[in-house]
Amino acid sequence: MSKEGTTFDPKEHQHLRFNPLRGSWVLVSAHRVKRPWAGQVEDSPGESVPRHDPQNPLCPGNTRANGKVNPQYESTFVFDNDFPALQTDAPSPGPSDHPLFQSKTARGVCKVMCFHPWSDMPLPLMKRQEIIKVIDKWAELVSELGSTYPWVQIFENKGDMMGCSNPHPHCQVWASDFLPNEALTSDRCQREYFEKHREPLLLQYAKQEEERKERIVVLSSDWLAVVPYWATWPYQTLLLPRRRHVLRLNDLTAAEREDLADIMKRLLTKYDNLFETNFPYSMGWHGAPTGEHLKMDNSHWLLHAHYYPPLLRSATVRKHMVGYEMLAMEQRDLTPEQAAERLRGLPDVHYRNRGMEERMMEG
Ligand code: H2U
Repeated sequence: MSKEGTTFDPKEHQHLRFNPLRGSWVLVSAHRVKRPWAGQVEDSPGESVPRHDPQNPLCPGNTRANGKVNPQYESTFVFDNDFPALQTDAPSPGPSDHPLFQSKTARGVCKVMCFHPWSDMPLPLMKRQEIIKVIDKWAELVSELGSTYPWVQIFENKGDMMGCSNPHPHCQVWASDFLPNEALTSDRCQREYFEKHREPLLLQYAKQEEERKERIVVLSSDWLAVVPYWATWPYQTLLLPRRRHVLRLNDLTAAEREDLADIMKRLLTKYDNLFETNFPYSMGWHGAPTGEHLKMDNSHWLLHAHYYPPLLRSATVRKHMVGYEMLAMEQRDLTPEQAAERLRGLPDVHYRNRGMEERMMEG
């Protein structure tokens, strides 16, 4: 029953919001963030990572689990995952004998990509030119693997909290001969929107967010990062091109890649500055499907990246996606507008460089 005479305030009154990329609803209960926290407290994400650890299989010159020795790489370095979840030659499970027991062939390749030779150099602390090299390598992998595979998933798990097994700055690339669930859902939702409105969902969304402004975190000449209206994770962001109808990472021009490096550095610096910590997240790129889909019309797509950080209140208190989220629906504790305002207001200078900048200004 509604409280008679009370005006709706999204910060105070729970409500549902629609995620058009997944076709599902999210429960926003911002007032819940006021509750005292007596639950689990995580270890603070480690700050002191050695630049080179002779035991770390991702460092230059070191031996990996399968006995292969990494080259003395000086920029990015890509290798085949020694423990791949997808292989090129898995045999087929054969036909299903019952609709409740269906299986299918799954083939693909898994790669690991190191961003930098130094373990203590996460993306926000890297130089612009170094980040551009990461973007160029991502684009190269989409071209190479996407020439045959329909989906190339680039993703980065950062921090122990997100299941990352190694502090060295790196991401993974899994190319599959099928569209994974998230890709299928996103493809369907963007296609249905396009058929109904004759405009790509995310291009329309970027325009709307630029006008509405309240969820913008960072803006550059070609890119926009917002806490999406339907965000589930407390400080979730969506990074998308705002000028051009770009379908995939390998379609980006040199200027768009330079600008992407700048906005990534700014966004990730704000993330680290939020709780003055090496901010954990899982992120990944979604672009139009590849392989056989390269011949098809993909006008409904727009390239974008999702950032899903788990932290809620501090460097050690995370959002748990558990009971209600697993059994009923996704739920969040502060409004996307509150999260965006907080991130937007944070400095563009990384907290670990702050003293250095001040000293430079004084000197
Ligand atoms: P994560 O930190 O996101 O788990 O990525 C590290 C990946 O590196 C992981 O998938 C691979 C693991 O299989 N790896 C190797 O391929 N060789 C090694 O010697 C160590 C780790």
